[in-house]
Amino acid sequence: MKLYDRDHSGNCHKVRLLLSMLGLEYESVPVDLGSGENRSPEFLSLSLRGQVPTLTDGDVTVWDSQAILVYLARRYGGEEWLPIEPVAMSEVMQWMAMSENELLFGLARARQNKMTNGPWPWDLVSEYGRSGLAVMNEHLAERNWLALDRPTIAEPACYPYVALAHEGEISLDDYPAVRAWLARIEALPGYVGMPGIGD
Ligand SMILES: N[C@@H](CCC(=O)N[C@@H](CS)C(=O)NCC(=O)O)C(=O)O
Repeated sequence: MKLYDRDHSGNCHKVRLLLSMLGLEYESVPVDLGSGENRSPEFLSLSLRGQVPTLTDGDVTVWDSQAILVYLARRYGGEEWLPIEPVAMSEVMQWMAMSENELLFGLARARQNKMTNGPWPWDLVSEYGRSGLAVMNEHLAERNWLALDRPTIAEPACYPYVALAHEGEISLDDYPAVRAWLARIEALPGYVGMPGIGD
């Protein structure tokens, strides 16, 4: 397997986390977004959007972190990480939706704003990110994991941009249940860190 990758990308880290937790070997292929390598015809033939993460596994190519998590979970993780029973699956998918909305358009954009003077108004995106953290905190006050009674792909999907919130100058002090959940993920077998988390 090859993961077209960028070490500072939380989206790529979602995939690195699950690959590692599943004990899967892969080659990380760095893509230089700064020089526009992701817009080359060669890369666009793999990823229609010209984005990392993108995964190849033999003849299969998958782009988008969520799609890759679904692919890996179902191909290599059996029922454990993404069950297909309708109620259980929808429970996982609602947290996948959180990761692509409040966490990506809120927390990740606040981080991009602070790290690169990015285009998003910090007040607006940080407030959106905090609304997601508040929901997670209330939910996790009563349970250990986002969905079901065990780690699922909702964990690697939601973990990186929450653990990187401080880089967007968003404090987790008001969200103790979220901090405890981060620590539980960091104690899972196969957990790996990334630049900005635990360094
Ligand atoms: N929703 C996508 C977002 C992917 C994404 O935004 N990737 C960024 C790096 S974190 C990228 O490749 N940006 C380059 C571009 O959009 O041109 C996912 O989850 O995979």
